[in-house]
Amino acid sequence: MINRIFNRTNLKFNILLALFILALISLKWSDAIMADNTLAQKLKGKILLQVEENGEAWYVFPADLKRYYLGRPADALNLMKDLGLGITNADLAKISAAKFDYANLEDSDNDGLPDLIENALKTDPRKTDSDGDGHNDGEEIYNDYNPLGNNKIAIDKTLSKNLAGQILIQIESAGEAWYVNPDNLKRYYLGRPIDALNLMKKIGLGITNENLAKIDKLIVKPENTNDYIVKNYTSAKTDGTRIYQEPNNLYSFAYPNNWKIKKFDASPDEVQLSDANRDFIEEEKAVITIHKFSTASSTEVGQFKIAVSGSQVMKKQEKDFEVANKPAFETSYLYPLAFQKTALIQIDDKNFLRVSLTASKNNYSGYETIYDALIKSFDIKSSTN
Ligand SMILES: [Ca+2]
Ligand SMILES: [Ca+2]
Ligand SMILES: [Ca+2]
Ligand SMILES: [Ca+2]
Repeated sequence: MINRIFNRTNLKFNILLALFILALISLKWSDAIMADNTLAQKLKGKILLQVEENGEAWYVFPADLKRYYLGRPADALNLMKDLGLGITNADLAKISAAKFDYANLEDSDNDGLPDLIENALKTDPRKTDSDGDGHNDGEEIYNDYNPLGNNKIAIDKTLSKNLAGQILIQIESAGEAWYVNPDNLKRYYLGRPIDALNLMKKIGLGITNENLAKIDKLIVKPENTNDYIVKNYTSAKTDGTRIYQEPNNLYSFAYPNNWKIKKFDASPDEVQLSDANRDFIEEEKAVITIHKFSTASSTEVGQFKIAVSGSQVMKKQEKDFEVANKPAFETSYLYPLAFQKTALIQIDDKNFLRVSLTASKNNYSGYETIYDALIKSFDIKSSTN
């Protein structure tokens, strides 16, 4: 039963989809277009402290030149991790480690490196000289020598400069986070939430309220960050996936454990999953969004079917099926830069779920498999409102 209705709602929906893709694609060019961001450009990647207030800390995110409020310690670390870039241990080692007095961190073997940092660096927290070459671990790390071998580490100046002001997340370890200080191009371990905020307050730059106001701000609600959502609404399964349970118990689904899950203040009914650091098109990765929406009057899922035409769409497919015993249909589009597959699922006569995969056109088949598994994992309850 193909039932295309070209009414206003459908057209709007269609335009929204197109805008969503355009917004994602143009995100990285938007900084360049923005005028009057000279101060933000100058302070890119820095931590700013409101000296005329109570020393509130802000982070000028290099990717969009907006300032993010760091808030309470746990919120600050969660937010910084969300804004962070994944990095391999080999690449991380090419950036000089800063000597920094963490004061409150325990250093069991007294080699100048707190236990917490030794765990992140893979040196032995109970052995002063992990590799037994006569130089203790702290001395080696702070002078760019390998604490686990005889060589001097080749510091990559270009890499350090490119990553200045960024938060780096050790993807091959337990997600430990580092901050590359743009002032000295050295990396600082962020440690526990309280350590991260203390560090930021020590190396941060004081700024007046007047100057701060010249930089666009973005306040991310703490409950919208990955770590918060993971902790409060998900549980890990043994098969490498994680179950997300929607806060009102309306639906649940399983997603890959190593993907980030986020929400945005502007769209509270939407959950976003991604394995990309910043730009999924450039990184040839993917984004999956799960969006719950309602209609004012009774609507059948078939009424949302749309026909997209025009030169932007290279290929289109559609199918009717069921998700968790609810009627659904799915459409797939191939665009010049991206592949998109969307399932619309009917929860009841007024409530729907839209589950969309958007992947780079150059690498989408593996993501289709992940998306299909996610769709199959859905458990949906009828809405009570
Ligand atoms: Ca130590
Ligand atoms: Ca040690
Ligand atoms: Ca040594
Ligand atoms: Ca050594």
